[in-house]
Amino acid sequence: MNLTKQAKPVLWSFYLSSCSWRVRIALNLKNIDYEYKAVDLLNKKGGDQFNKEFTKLNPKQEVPILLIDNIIFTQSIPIIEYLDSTRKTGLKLLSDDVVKRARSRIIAQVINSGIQPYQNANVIKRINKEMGKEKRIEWLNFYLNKGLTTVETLLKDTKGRYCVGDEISLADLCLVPQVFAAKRYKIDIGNFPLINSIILELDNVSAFHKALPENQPDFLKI
Ligand SMILES: N[C@@H](CCC(=O)N[C@@H](CS)C(=O)NCC(=O)O)C(=O)O
Repeated sequence: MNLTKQAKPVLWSFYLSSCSWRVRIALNLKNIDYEYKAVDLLNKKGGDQFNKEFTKLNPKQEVPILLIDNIIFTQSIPIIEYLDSTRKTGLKLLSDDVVKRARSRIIAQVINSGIQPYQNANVIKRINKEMGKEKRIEWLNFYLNKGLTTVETLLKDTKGRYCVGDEISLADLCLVPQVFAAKRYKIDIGNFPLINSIILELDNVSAFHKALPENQPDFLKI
């Protein structure tokens, strides 16, 4: 791919991918227009992420990838941090207040490294194959409940209108897609009242709405 010819940033995304979704929200909140490149993670051949061309862009064979400023970035959290530090448009996603910034990153990391990896497509495929469907349900219940309980506990000290005080931050960008995934796996979000109330608040924000799976070009009925 010729990196110098890209007029707009390009996002490689899958409508259901929670990590791509985080970046979609960030791009919307920063008012950055971008080109959407769909990567079907679940196609019959095993997934577009394993294609040769895609693997050259991301050797870890995952979305999202963002091409911006002629640079290929992977990993949703560093992508969001790059956008926030280089683009002054739209909302600031990480506070200048060091405590708030650290708190937002803590919640983001609990989700990014403590929940999402356990529900990732390749992990679930393997659990299905090696342990069967019953074990998969038990596995997902355990890790999702453990992770969301951690977030709910952290929120007791950090929550305002959103995850950290009254400003939308990185933590909120991670929370919304994670809660959607948990609901798909039949986790009762009613057990997490603080999380639930933040989700209701964020439902009213158009940048979040635009990033929903059903509003993406590759959306298929789930
Ligand atoms: N830590 C990475 C995780 C990326 C990731 O796991 N992406 C998932 C979708 S949310 C994926 O592409 N999975 C492909 C697979 O499991 O084969 C990030 O935040 O970007």
